[in-house]
Amino acid sequence: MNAINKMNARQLAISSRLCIGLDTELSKIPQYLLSDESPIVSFNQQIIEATSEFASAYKINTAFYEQYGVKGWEALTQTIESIPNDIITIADAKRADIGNTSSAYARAVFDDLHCDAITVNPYMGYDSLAPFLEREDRMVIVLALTSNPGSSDFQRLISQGKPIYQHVIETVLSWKRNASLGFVIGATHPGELALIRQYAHESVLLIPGIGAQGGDIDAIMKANANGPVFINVSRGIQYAGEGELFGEKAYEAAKYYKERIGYDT
Ligand code: OMP
Repeated sequence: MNAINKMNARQLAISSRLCIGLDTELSKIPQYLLSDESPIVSFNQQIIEATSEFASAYKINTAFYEQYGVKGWEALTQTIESIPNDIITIADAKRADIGNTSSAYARAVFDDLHCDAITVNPYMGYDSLAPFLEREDRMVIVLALTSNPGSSDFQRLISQGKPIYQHVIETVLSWKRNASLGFVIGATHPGELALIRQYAHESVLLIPGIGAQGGDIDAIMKANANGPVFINVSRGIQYAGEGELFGEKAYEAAKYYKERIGYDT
């Protein structure tokens, strides 16, 4: 099944648009797990077990694993293997480079890690994204308007009467491609989201920035106008509780966010 069909099937089956981020850091996981062989894997497996009934996707930001070197990459691999097959896996790697380098990135994420989707950076243009876009069974999620304050530095600059992020969305949509496409739009920009939905109503949007970054779910869901979305929450679920209750607290937080986000067909 290709990634877009898998997304639709999963979201319909559990009436959820929630994407749960697995941005795991040793300094934030309960102390008693630190003596396990791989504390990150133990923590992630319990988070997955506690929250999977609400998860349409898990987004794994590779930076949190890369910081621990070989052990971190092993933990990343084992975490992805622990995610049930019917749930979308997004490698949040924000990749892209000259063509042959992007091909290597695409093989790493799609053929070695077996993720359904990847986040990519459009700054280097078509040839840098082509190796990802060629993969017909996967989803490529392009950074458009990010949640951070620095999104104003370049993404909102006006060129030929439109913000750069609008050029990114319209141009990427016009490219010949096999993969399913998505765009990252930060939850901190509900006003722009409403405008984006006027010219990209069918596009999948990955919306991070709820919870720790202060994005407002109600404003975002209203602006989204019922388009296809993954609404991501990472720290707000993973670190909802401390000590031995972390799984229960993550369950409650995931349930809460799933319900707040809602699901209308
Ligand atoms: P929390 O703020 O803890 O929910 O985490 C947000 C996650 O989404 C992190 O993995 C970020 O790297 C990622 N993210 C953003 O926060 N803002 C963006 O604009 C884009 C992303 C992303 O591509 O996922």
